[in-house]
Amino acid sequence: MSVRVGVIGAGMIGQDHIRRLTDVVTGATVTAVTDLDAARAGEVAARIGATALSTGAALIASPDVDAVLVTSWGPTHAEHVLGAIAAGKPVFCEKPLATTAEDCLRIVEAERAHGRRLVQVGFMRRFDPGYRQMKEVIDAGSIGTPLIVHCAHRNPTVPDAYVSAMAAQDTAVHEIDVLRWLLDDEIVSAQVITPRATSKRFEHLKDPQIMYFETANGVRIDLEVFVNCQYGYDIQCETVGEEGLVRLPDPAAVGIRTTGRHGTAVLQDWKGRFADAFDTEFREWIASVASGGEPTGPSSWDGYAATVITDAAVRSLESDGTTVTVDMKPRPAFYGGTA
Ligand code: NAD
Ligand code: ISE
Repeated sequence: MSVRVGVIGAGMIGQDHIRRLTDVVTGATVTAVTDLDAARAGEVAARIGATALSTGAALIASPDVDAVLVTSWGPTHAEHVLGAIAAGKPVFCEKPLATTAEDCLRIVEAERAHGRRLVQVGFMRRFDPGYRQMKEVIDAGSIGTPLIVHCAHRNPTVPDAYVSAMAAQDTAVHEIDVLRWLLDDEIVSAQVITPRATSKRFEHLKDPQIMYFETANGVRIDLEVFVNCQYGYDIQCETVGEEGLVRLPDPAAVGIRTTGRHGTAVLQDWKGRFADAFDTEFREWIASVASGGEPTGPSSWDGYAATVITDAAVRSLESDGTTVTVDMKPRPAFYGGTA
């Protein structure tokens, strides 16, 4: 039987996930859509034969919805995720789980009170084939104990609405999640410094930024976030261990030779770079819902951890690069694992 999914927020990524659930992933049907923009909800719902509903609460309560997908704006996520937990329905929430640590903890507490995991957070990099290969190498001990991680996260440009804190909250948050998972280690401090700013940015934005993180086991991570790099969408990650290193592969691309040049095209956005990761993320989520089991992807605890670590990074940015200790609660046994 097909899992009937209701979607809250039919904007850019909401429509992309609806396409994915409709055309790519088997075993799912989008049955209901809601958006603050009722006309948009109506249009998107009509395209796929779903029902347009007027609010997130109505969608969560609908008997035609088995599982909820939250792709609305970040500050609205907590309300919808808490609503889905109260209704006992599995919920996939795009990042961030919530925009404040307090709201993330309310979700964690509601889920624990429910007694089993219902929430998965949309940190799709854990499903990327390259990161998965890196994790296999690290877990197998092939490079020895990890010591240092070098990363870069570059976007070609960002819109005027992108402000300096978003380098951590919106962009670096993906590295923060994937590195906790990759290293199976917790991030305990953050420092953000700003080199000379590119002239190719809106005046209000500090870009690029260099972020340093330290883990509980003493691994040092450096991350360049450069969101107006002009040339493309470029994600780099290299983990150096006691006995070798492992590097994230660039996605496979044809080699092009033209007059005096040999190269490959550079991808231009995260949609293309992580297309496979998004597809696998939704295949695995739908499989977990269909089986009646708990989701295996990033948990609400991971959503909380990412928010408190990004808070520390933003505090560092706002205090001229002071190193800030991450103020994280102890991890409940309910979520298993260490990071
Ligand atoms: P968007 O502005 O294109 O779409 C959001 C939609 O949600 C809009 O149509 C808006 O009207 C609607 N909306 C807002 N509040 C609502 C509410 N309470 N109820 C119903 N509808 C509501 O934004 P987007 O780029 O699609 O981003 C949505 C979310 O996805 C954000 O949290 C963003 O951080 C996340 N995102 C994740 C990735 C990723 O790489 N995983 C990439 C882009 C965006
Ligand atoms: C965007 O919101 C994302 O989530 C992308 O994955 C990231 O690369 C980009 O910097 C963010 O703005």
